[in-house]
Amino acid sequence: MAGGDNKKAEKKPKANVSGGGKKKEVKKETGLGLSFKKDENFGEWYSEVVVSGEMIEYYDISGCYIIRPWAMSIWEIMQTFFDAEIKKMKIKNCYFPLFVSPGVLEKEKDHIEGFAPEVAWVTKSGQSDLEVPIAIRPTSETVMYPYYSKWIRGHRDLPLKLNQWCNVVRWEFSNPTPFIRSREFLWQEGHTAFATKSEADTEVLDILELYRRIYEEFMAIPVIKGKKSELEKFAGGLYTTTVEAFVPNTGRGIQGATSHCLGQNFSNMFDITFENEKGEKAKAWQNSWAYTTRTIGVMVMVHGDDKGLVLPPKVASVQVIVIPVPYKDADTQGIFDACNATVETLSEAGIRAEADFRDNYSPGWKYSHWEMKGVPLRIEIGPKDLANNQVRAVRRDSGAKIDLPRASLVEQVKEILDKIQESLFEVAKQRRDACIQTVKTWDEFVEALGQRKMILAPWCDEVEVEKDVKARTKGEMGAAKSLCSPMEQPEIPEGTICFASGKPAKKWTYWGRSY
Ligand code: 87F
Repeated sequence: MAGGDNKKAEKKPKANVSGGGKKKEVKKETGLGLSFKKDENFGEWYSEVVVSGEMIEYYDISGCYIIRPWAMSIWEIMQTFFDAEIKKMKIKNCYFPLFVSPGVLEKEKDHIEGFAPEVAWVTKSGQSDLEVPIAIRPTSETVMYPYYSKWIRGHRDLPLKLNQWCNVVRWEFSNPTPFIRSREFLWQEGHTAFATKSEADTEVLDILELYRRIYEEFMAIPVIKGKKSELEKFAGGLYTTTVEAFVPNTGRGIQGATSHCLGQNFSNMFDITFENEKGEKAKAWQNSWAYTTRTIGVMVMVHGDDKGLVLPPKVASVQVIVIPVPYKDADTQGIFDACNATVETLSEAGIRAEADFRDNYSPGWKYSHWEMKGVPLRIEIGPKDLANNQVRAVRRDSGAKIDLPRASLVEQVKEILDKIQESLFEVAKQRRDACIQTVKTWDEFVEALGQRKMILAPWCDEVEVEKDVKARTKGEMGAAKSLCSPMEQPEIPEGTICFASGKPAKKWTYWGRSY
């Protein structure tokens, strides 16, 4: 495969290394614990937490990562939700090949142009050069649309609504980060074609709402729904809508998922036409939309803490971990039985519960281990609990300890898990909101940017002005750009001017540094 190697050495977590960030003393008793603190050295903390939390293993090709079962199960839970929702919308799953012939890739040349350096190519089989090199899909427009052209003939062939769950490869050169920016990643990509623009417009927003729900209801991460600027939209499309998240620790916005209306650009290029009811030839209106495994990375960044991952109950493959706490002379078998019974009761009620009976680890070690992995609720059962017919529950998010009578276990655990889910969202929202700053002038903008804010400013909506903002904010930390113009627009009082150009403002727009 061509594409060259990345120039920067990749940051890999090293166990308990000093240098770089300040080292935290590792818990002596357990040998667990992170060497970096989230607020002191965020980058190293993140690399360490995804590995120690058993989500990721680094691989010997830069920018490629092994997604371990602990992370894959989160992906699968979101996949189950999203897949069921799009099926309700009559969108069907399919699978197109991984490989793209150079011919069709060329067809999309104008839009591919900026992306070309990221396309990876297969040039050999065994020792022999391929007669024609074959590209690996970075996205599937050029793979799919020739067949849309073939399959769409009359208006009865529309709408055509397909989705595929697959991997894509983009040979990125800037700082690879697990989940956030990797050279191969998983996503779903939806590609739909309609007879009318209004059907396409409606679907763009219906999908965007599903993306909002993935972030807010599953990942417990607040997002802003909005529209991308002309500079930031997918160049091949008509307009791009997005859900934007924010990482307070780095003061950076992050594009959560995008839903594009492609207009008729691709139907022009690929001749996706149909005979309408009047017997006239018409071009299809198209959309495309995707969310990726990046969602998992944003979740780790937003909720994780100095003890490790913090998983929202709705996406945790283990929601409750039950840990026996035997004592020298205590009724060990009785404790084990109570643990088994607890797992069974919870499982029967649809709660994802497991017990950790390993006898080569102490209860204290297990506490740290499952905290590192972010399990939302821990249940400890010791002699005293057994005697009182209760269990002790400990929340991962707050550390709060609650004694629960075994008689009402299911109802109470359900309630606590709901509260954790809710509280993670509320805390994340408060933190995010504290980082939002409304500004009116350039000076206020520069000051807020220095404070790593997500900035809401009145803007004239001109491409040249956005380019100018980028140029004027260029620096070590990276330039500021527009994140999105929120769908919910605050009022713009008569006479409001653009923060950057002084021209009349057309819309409120979020700005900031971003991933
Ligand atoms: C990298 C290499 C080649 C992004 C690329 O967002 C091509 C591309 O077309 C490329 N990186 N894009 C834009 C993808 C647009 C669109 N595709 C379908 C989506 C949603 C899913």
